[in-house]
Amino acid sequence: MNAAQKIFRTVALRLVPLAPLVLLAAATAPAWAASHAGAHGAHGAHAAPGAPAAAAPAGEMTDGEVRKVDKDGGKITLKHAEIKSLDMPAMTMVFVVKDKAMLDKLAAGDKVRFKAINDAGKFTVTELQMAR
Ligand SMILES: [Cu+2]
Repeated sequence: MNAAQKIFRTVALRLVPLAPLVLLAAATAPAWAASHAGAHGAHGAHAAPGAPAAAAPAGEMTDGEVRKVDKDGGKITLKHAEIKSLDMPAMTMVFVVKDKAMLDKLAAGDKVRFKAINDAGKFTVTELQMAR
């Protein structure tokens, strides 16, 4: 047995008694993490890569400029900035509005901020306000 093998054997023998402790720690950690997340429910949403965290960017307002208002049709043509939640680059396009009353005070040239969703293939403005 050379020196390297001897050292390895010594280290290995010392580690063996520790193995049950390592397993215990591994088994305990998830339980601790779960109870920790439960105790801080509100913060847990940030850590979770699921729906609540993903929904936050969808709530961001997008900058746009009114090009055309169709009150009867409930439609508005907007030149808009990138809409990350819809995976859409900046462009000019027609949106349906959730509520025709949203169009009452709007005219071509107005700068707005809005939220839009993809409602079964129809891009729909759900919120709209004048930009200042
Ligand atoms: Cu668009």
